[in-house]
Amino acid sequence: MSVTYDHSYVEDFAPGAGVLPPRARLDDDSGRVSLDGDWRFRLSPSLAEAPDDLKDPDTSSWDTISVPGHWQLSGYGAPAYTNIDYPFPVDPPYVPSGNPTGDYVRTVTIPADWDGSRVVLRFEGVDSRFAVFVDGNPVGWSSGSRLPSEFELTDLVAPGKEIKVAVRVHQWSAGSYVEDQDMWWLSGIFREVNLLALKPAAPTDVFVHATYSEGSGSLKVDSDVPGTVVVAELGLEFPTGFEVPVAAVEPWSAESPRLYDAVVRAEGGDVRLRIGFRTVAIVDGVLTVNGNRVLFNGVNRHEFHPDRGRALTEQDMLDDVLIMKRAGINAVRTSHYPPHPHFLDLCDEYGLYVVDECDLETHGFGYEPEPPKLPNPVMDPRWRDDLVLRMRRMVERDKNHPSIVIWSLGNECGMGENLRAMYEFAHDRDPSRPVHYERDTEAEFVDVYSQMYTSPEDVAKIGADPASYRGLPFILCEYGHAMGNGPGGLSDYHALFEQYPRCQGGFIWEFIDHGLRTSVDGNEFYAYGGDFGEEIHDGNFVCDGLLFPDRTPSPGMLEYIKVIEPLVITADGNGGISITNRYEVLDTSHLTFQSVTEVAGEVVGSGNLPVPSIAPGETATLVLPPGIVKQQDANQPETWLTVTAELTEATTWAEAGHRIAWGQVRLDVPAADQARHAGSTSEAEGASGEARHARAEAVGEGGTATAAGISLGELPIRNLRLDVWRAQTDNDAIPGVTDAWREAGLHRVQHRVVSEGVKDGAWEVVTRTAPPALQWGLVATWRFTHVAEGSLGLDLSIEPEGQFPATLPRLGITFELPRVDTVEWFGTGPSEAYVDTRAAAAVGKYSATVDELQTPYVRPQENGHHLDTRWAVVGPLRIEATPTLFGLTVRNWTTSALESAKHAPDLVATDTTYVTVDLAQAGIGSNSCGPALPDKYKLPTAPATLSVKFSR
Ligand code: IPT
Repeated sequence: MSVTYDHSYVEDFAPGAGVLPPRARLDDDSGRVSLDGDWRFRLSPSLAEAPDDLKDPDTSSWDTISVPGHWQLSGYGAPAYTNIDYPFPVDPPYVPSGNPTGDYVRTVTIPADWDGSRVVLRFEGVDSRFAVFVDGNPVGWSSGSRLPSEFELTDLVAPGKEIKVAVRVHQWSAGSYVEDQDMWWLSGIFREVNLLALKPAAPTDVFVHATYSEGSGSLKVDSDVPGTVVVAELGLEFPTGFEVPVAAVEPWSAESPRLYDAVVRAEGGDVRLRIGFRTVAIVDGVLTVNGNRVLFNGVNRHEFHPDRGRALTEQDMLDDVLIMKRAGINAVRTSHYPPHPHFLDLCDEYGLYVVDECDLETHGFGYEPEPPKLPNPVMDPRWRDDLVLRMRRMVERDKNHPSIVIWSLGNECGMGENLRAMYEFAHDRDPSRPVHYERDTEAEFVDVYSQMYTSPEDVAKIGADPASYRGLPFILCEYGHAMGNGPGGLSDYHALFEQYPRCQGGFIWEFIDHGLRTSVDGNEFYAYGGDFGEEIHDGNFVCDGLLFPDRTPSPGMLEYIKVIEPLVITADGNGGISITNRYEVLDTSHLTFQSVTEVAGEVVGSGNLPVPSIAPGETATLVLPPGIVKQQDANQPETWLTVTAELTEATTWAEAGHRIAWGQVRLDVPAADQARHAGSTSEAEGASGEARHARAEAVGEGGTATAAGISLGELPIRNLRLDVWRAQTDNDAIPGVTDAWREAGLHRVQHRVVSEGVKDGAWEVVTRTAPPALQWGLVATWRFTHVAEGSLGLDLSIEPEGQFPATLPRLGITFELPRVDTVEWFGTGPSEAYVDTRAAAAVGKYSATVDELQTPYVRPQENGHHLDTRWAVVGPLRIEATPTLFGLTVRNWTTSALESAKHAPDLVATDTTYVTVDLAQAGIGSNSCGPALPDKYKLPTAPATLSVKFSR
């Protein structure tokens, strides 16, 4: 082989030189020496400054770096985050001269028993382009950061002899133009490197074709070296290249990931396979696996660890899979590149449907640029070989994974002929899997129609018009943008996925926040765009996951778990409960049902609930056993029955007792009203409820009330005031929304006491809350009444006047208490709940420290609201709904401190506790990258009332 070496390859449109053809990743009898671990390392700030010494480098003065890893996370250079923009001029294929260049060198001895084998050097992933030298000989170069590259070393090495391997890695290259994914720019050899000995007469590439239909299947294994396929468990033994029927086989699915061990025996060695029999088909516009409609309860998964970036360990990958399985997530889109291959092994084994996506995104060019703008690389023939080869490299590497049910061409490139060529390659090579590409907006060639961030109304339109978009199955490859507080409205989407057969679910954007663990002055926090001094960056758009960077679940994750849970447990409207099985193939015989009855938050009964096995898609109705309290009396304290379904036995992914689903039924209301009470409260009792009890007496001895505050005996409640502002969430902080609120001055209202005095048996204070410079205001009438010793009632009514804004972020009252540490409440919990993120909130009695009530969003913002609170004890103060339910928020810092904080350490607890009792808050939505908040979740500015009782 002759490979000439100069640096022109860095800006070459070609995919590489001297690279072996792509093939499946195999568990075979090849010899293997891992080259992971310490390499000598030198980073040069530019190519010009990188010494031309790789023919015989003297590494004695070099540092040591650990492979796999990113150099920016190993003390060299700095991470940088952009979403769409390229951090360098768009001038393809050129990149800046200041192109950091990392040189890696190590030695390795070729095992003596490798005589007669081909010796191949395999890289699983190097970002972004690299050249390889062995003993000073240029071997080749490659790109495609998240794809493997193999180089033939056979003629350069001898068994028993040491070789010196040098790898020159370029941070930027022509390849960077097609790797513009929304993530940190991180460079280096970040996946494993192995030296392989491929034995003569052993297969180097096999392709498994295993199908399933109604109890039986078929199997064919193609192999580049003929051999015998043996599936001992099925009693099968037949030659490669032949298809055989397989009687009585169990299918593979995400819920029941049955794998059969198999082996291809060839003269030179074996290949071990784990075969899943399954058939993906599109039947009448619906994507099916083994004949069953699939509903993708999915997530978009980037590879991320807060310390390691995209250099994940096998444990990190297992953590992700276990978190997904325990959450009831059944699908993952590998946004936006092929994952580490071990992750796919885990998806096969544990059961997750995979949309395997090619390493391709060119977002920074714009979708369909017209001259004088440069063509998008997907339209430019000079990129075609690279892009088609990227697809080929992914398909060849991953083709034997039963978990992969859809191939995806990439993300956010607009449309172009190169994509069509990629589609054609995939379709020809593997007709067994449909192909996805979201920017094929008119469904010209894709097999699955896809959109991102579509509003529920538009999803409904696609559902209601099954012939549109060539009648293809429809998925939301991204929705529910999980940035900061949110996403809201997930239940609305799920209802549509259940209603319309072609609307087959979607993939939340995204699984995990990519906050990098950093510390300044000993204070640890998660860094986002801009924290490393980047000149252009996209801030905390990189923190938009259901998990915090340390993989703990955010409230958004808890909400998603509840929305997608495989059983729906609700009141049946006749005094019983109904349980619907939403599994694709499982019945409920693996589950045990428990019930707990609580009166006013106290457990009064619990036990096993016998539930017959429910088949997939079926609903069972249960009459409640006599032991369960049935009050059906509106004057009784609230009585809730909570039913949970748990795993009876441990599975590979969870322990026995793991909760799979739950539901709540309110028992103290007539049966006909139960459904509307399930898990929520009636609107009539809600925050803007109208009925209030008149107070006969004015403020008595137990308390005093003035405009500045009220006091209950020794307890001062300071700065009681109307509150109309929340620290903007990422979903609020959208120009149209937040600008309107700021223009209306909601973030800086002032308060004026209009009058105070005894009126109609109450101490009445009238206030006007209004922003500077503007002519609108909220006139509030606060009527304080004596209830009992140490107990004050407050009836508040609010009237907007003037040209008030159409909506508010919140409407409530805030007051200050001397610092308290714990809160107890009866209402929704345990996690925060807003009007459109309340599915996971159960009604019950909870307690938490004020610290625990704060949700640690990577960029601090509004959090910790508990809507529909009945009563709360905040330190020495008891607040009770009489009967208006209220939203409760308790913090040890102000809203403005929360709003100006950039990272968690900016928030320091004060000596004061700030309590907000909300009449209501606007919903959360997912407008940071998604549709506007639906009107039904907005909080219109309108007359409103609140009644509460404060007691010591
Ligand atoms: C969409 C991208 O596909 C995804 O990678 C991510 O950037 C997401 O947005 C935002 O977090 S593209 C967007 C312009 C709809």
